[in-house]
Amino acid sequence: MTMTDPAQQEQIIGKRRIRREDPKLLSGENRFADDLVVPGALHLVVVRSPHAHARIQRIDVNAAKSMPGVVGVFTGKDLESEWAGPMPCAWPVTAEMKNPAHYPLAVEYVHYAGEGVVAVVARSQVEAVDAAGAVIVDYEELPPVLELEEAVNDTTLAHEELESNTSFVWALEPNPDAVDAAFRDAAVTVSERFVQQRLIPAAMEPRAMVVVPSPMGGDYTVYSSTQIPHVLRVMLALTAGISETKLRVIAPSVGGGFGSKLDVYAEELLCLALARRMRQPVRFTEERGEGTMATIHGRGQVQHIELAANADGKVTAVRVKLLADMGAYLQLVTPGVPLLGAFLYHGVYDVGAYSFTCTGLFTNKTPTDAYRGAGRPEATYAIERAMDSLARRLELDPAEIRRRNFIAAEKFPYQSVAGLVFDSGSYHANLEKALDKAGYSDLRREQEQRRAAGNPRRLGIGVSCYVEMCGLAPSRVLASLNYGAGGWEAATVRILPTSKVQVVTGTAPHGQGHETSWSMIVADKLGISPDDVEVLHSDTAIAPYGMDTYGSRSLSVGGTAVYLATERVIEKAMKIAAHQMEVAEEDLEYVGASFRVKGSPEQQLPLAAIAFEAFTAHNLPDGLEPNLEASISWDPPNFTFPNGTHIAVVEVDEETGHVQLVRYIAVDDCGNQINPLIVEGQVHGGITQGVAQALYEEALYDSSGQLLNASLADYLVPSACEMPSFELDSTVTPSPTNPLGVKGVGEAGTIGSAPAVINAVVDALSDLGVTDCPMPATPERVYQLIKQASSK
Ligand code: MCN
Repeated sequence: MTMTDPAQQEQIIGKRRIRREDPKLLSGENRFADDLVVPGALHLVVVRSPHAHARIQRIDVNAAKSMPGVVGVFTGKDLESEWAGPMPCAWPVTAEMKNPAHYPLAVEYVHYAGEGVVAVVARSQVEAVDAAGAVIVDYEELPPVLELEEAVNDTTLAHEELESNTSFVWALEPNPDAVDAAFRDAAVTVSERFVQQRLIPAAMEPRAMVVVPSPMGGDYTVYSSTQIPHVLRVMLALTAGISETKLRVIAPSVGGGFGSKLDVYAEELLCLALARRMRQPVRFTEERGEGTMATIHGRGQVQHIELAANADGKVTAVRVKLLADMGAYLQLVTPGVPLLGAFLYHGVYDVGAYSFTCTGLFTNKTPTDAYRGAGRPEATYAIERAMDSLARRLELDPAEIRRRNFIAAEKFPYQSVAGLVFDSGSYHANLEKALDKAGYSDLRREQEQRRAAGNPRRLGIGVSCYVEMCGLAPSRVLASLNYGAGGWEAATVRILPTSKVQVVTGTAPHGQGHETSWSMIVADKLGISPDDVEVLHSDTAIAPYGMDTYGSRSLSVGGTAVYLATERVIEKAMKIAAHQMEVAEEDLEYVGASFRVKGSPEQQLPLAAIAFEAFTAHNLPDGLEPNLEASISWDPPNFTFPNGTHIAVVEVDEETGHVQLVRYIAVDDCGNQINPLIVEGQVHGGITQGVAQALYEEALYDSSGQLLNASLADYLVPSACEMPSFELDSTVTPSPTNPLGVKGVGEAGTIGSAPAVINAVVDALSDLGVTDCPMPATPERVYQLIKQASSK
């Protein structure tokens, strides 16, 4: 342990510290699931439905079975006895929430192109792929339901056994009479329809897994590229009917997830069931093209948002009607996506009346689920686009309309009309800082000059302000939403005899730098070097309890658990130090990794000595257990509410419709920052994903339900080359909901950015009369908008 001189104890929290995770990633030392060498592992390849909706008439696996290297070929029927229940969803199936039976392989019907039909297991990947090609499946094609506005009419059904395409209707209408009154009395109203196109997550590492039975039998180690090793273990146990004690789930290095690995996938269940059946390891790695159909999609909503406002632009009511695409089945948290947004459609604004209704609909497309930001980017997009529409109606500047409506800083903690208590924030300060950084008035001047000069490179400035709910979630709140799990997080901190520190966390990082951040929290508290702190995670044998990583919860819930466990260890060490020094605990203070007598700093015992004493246990106070270790499970009292203002500056080429993002300014408030370098990295990634939705990405289907851009050659994922250098800043309003004063940041960039960019595109064309631009703002789409507007 590197001891710090008490007088010079350096604060570690808040410092820009390079991620300890990176050298291994950069040098290729990390091991991802597909890198794991497992002798004798069999390879699973899944034969998938080519149709969006069809009845399976006949499956002939005879030819495939006799192919070289093939060990087994299984249909859905062959594997029926393997399942103790259907594929998991965190919401129970009720009369109010329908979920058609969903098993790892389809049995009678297929409901989306890409659904698994036959599992082929062979000694090598090549042999499995060849044999999969020899499987014959005859289908009777059925009409697919693809569009939400068609699905809601139930003229065609996505699932033959359901009477309707509606999975659930969910309403949050705290004051319906007030909403009606506000619209009746409004000086001005705005009514908009926005489409949240489907997005295909594109983590660097595709999904990969290998299940290894123990040589003794009965126990299985599941290596999976997952964000949720703990939840996965529970769900695998329940679905495959295996005792949880017989399952060890390890997420090795995970090359990104963005929500797409927050799920329990058919292939994870298949590998487990087949390893059990064949008593051999079984592995699966998805191909990129396969993954575009077999891994969940994000977004997929049609939003109707209405604002009522008085003549000054003060919004008096927000009314939202949402159609949300579940895809063919409810996956682990599919219904939770629109529900998360439900509380946030009034955004950062103090509105009196609020109404939200969502219809969750089945279609014959890949299931949707949580994709980075889940529900909150959609809500922010709708309100921030609608606020710009209101500004245009009233001929107000977009910044000014926001100023007039913000929740004022002195109102925090703020009781929102949707039922949440926002913890802290200073929305005005965010906006002013961002405007200042952008040089907003100069930009507006330049815009005017370009317009006056008829410059075909039109300038657009887009403002977007957001608030999100993170730290998902207090367990009691989850219970009230009928969600089948808690929202706590677990941590253990132990100081080993040689005084090195081991931290065990229930979070499961997949690119967020938890090892660096958690080591900083502990080192700061203990007054030691972060290099002396090791962080263990993502292995249920080492960290048996955990709720994993999603919803920007890890720091505010998991980091807090780590912090509190460290505090507890210090409390225990204090007892030992007091006993050794023969003084009362109250007379001791802990400074710079030493316990010292208050007022007599020369009388001190270093933590290292106490750690060794706790190990030998030669002279402990009566009744005190040996060893310095503490475990905590912490349930947060509230969400945290990160917020910010983002400004996008675009140039729209009038002659080609091409949109160039020329500047991007973001001011984010994630409370106290543990590591500003990591915070910036998270914001960079998030902004890029939001810009991607605004300008590039969209899952395109043809009328028969075929995904048309099922490869990275056709599905445009932007890289750093398409992005300007981001101009970042922050405000800090510490969250009172946790002792670190932190809020989440992992999704912030995604939430603020798409509306900022589209507001900028529309702003560039507003003098032509353009009021909307659907996402993504492709050159063709923008060119058509310009052409239509110019011909009016
Ligand atoms: N942090 C900080 N100070 C703050 C807030 C956060 O120093 N005030 C640091 C944390 O210590 C942590 C990181 O920022 O190292 C992110 O913390 P947090 O905001 O708690 O978010 P999570 O770790 O829970 O990550 C969740 C979020 C989600 S939901 C997805 S999806 C996501 C993401 O973050 N997927 C990612 N970031 C990703 N980043 C990468 N590289 N890859 C992914 O797949």
